[in-house]
Amino acid sequence: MNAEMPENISVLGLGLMGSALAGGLLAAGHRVTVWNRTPAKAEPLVAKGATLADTPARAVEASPLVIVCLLDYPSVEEVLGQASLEGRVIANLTTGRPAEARETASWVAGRGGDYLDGGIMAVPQMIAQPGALILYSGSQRAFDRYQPALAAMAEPRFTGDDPGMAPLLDLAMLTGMYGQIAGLLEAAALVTSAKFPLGEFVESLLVPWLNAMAAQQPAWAAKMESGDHSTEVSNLEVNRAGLENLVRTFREQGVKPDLLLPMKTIVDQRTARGLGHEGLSGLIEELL
Ligand code: FVH
Repeated sequence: MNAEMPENISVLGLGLMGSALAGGLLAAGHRVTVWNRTPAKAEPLVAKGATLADTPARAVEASPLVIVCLLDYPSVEEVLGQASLEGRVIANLTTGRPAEARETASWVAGRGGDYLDGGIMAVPQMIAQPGALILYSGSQRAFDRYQPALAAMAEPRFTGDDPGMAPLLDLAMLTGMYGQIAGLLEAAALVTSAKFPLGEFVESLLVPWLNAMAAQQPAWAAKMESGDHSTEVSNLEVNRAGLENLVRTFREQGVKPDLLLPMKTIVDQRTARGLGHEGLSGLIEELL
């Protein structure tokens, strides 16, 4: 693939993710300058046409768009602190907290740069492939200017001018993922305790069931947004009894229900408030 408008782009940080990002930009025909604390990691990219800068300052000087993908935010400030950011767009794709993103945005602005924060919703192997998504927030002007170039790494999606929004949505998506993994772990332990073949359970029973449940989630979100938690399906009272049944079964099978117990606690709490007639969407009120 050749970029319609080749850009000069620098990439700081050539770990697994930074290398994949730089590779995607090179493959799209951009002129890529790279820098990494351990220079040897740049060799495969230099072999594909990247220019190696010997300092972060030289890498930042080389391009108006600077992609940063380091371990954490302290390392971002340490590295960018060695460069002049005047007139540069810094797209920081390092994973961090919303508060860190806001702080870094002000820090970059104080040095004359424009700032985009990014949340990468992909693993390195997915970069530059269909299905990879990067959430951005911060400077709309910078996003609009560089959107075509950013698309060489993954589908770019702008989520607002609060620099903390992309990392917050990134963490929200990871939260959904950890919830799903918690469910998988508990279900797998229960099935294993009964010596049922786990692979068969996951593939032929659990995954189709979770897909059907996932399809209901937009309707649940609408209920949470409206505050109308009425339900024509199983209300909280029914779910309370169901969770009681689950937890007792786990104990009878010698399996720890530890990942399920917080869910039971919150359902018990809401039901004790006399709201057992509501649907599960009402549980959001217990969290806010
Ligand atoms: N890998 C993944 O699947 C995830 C997907 C979602 C987003 N993450 C985030 O991406 C950031 C980088 O992750 P990574 O996978 O590239 O991580 P590493 O391969 O461990 O590379 C880390 C790079 O950071 C450099 N580095 C670390 N500390 C410093 C420092 N004090 N000064 C300068 N550079 C530093 C390190 O350099 P070196 O060890 O090669 O010299 C690597 O370039 C991360 O936020 C993930 O959460 C990836």
